[in-house]
Amino acid sequence: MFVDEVVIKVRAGDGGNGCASFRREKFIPFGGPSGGDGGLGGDVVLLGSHDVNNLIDYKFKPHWDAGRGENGRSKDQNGAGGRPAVLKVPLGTVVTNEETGAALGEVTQEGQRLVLCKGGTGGWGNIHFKTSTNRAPRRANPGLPGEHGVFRLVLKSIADVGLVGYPNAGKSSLTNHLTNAHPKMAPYPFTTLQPQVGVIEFPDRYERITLADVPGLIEGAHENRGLGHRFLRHIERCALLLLIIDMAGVDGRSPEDDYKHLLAELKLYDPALLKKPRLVAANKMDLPEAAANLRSFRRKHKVDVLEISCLNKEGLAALQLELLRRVRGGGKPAKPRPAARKPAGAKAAPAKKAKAAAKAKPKVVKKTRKVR
Ligand SMILES: Nc1nc2c(ncn2[C@@H]2O[C@H](COP(=O)(O)OP(=O)(O)OP(=O)(O)O)[C@@H](O)[C@H]2O)c(=O)[nH]1
Ligand SMILES: [Mg+2]
Repeated sequence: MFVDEVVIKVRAGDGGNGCASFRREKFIPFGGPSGGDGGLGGDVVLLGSHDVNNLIDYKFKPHWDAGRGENGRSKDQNGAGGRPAVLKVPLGTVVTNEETGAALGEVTQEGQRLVLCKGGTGGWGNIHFKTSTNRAPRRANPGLPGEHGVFRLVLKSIADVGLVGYPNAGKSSLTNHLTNAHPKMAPYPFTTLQPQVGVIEFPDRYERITLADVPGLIEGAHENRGLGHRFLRHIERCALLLLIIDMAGVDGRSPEDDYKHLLAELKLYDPALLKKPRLVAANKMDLPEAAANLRSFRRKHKVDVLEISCLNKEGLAALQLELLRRVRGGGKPAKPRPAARKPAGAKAAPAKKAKAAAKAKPKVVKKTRKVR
């Protein structure tokens, strides 16, 4: 079971009470106050961890309390701090306060800690209240109550590439071939019911990128058709969207319409998704009708298309290199160097450029003199 949204109710620990006591020892009359402070209440903390990949633990146990700080004791002993409640959450967990709607932050790094509720401070013992005129204070403070609240945790997977496509387009087949994840593949729609993130390894380049396979999207998803829009949150953070189109139209739809509807659904969910870089993978190119469909697709949509066949494993190596290039921003043509940096032996610049260089030169000299 995959859970990507839960509401939890948490309470931090109260601070321990301060202690009012006096030192009683043989041969030490009027030993003075010796009551220690109460301990700090435990915090409720979210901890980012790779060990968990969804929020199922908090669906079945939504109430979490941290420990109370110990009371202070006699003989100057301070109470121990309360046990914190540490809730391990997957990376990409966004937290909002359910009562106020305020966004509290998100956990994106392994080991990152986000304090939801702070424990109460411990009360002072009577050693703090000794003064020149009051040598035997009987006063000690109580501990303060810890914070409490109701919070909504929403998981938005963090992946470099997000797969978007109609059911049966071959998203899971591609994920199976490229990554170490093994989502189920089958010739019926909505085989994939929960997002899966896999890693594409490039051992010779010492690189890796992550790919998120999300359940299929259909026309009218914004009206809750199919599985609706709810899984699109898992591609919100992707650097690149890979739209996978069944170019053979196996399910009787036209690939051109598929692409149009996918874009429309993405826009209805969040127009910012259309601003993300995207690439189209034309799948099922092994089937005879795919080539003609691809020609008319290219005529209609001006978008980068890579041809693949997950069945024959054709075009997959080129696709994964292209994904790496686009995600890492590598492979772009280098910017031309400015003329001033050209080596001495380089060809003379054209007359216009030479004039501009001559004009620019005195300015530089002037500036250098000024500085000196
Ligand atoms: N001929 C052919 N069939 C393919 C190709 N890629 C995938 N298929 C088949 O298409 C069917 C659906 O593949 P999946 O990978 O499960 O598709 P999906 O997009 O993950 O589907 P959902 O999880 O239902 O959204 C399976 O029967 C695959 O064998 C391909 O390149 N060529
Ligand atoms: Mg699938």
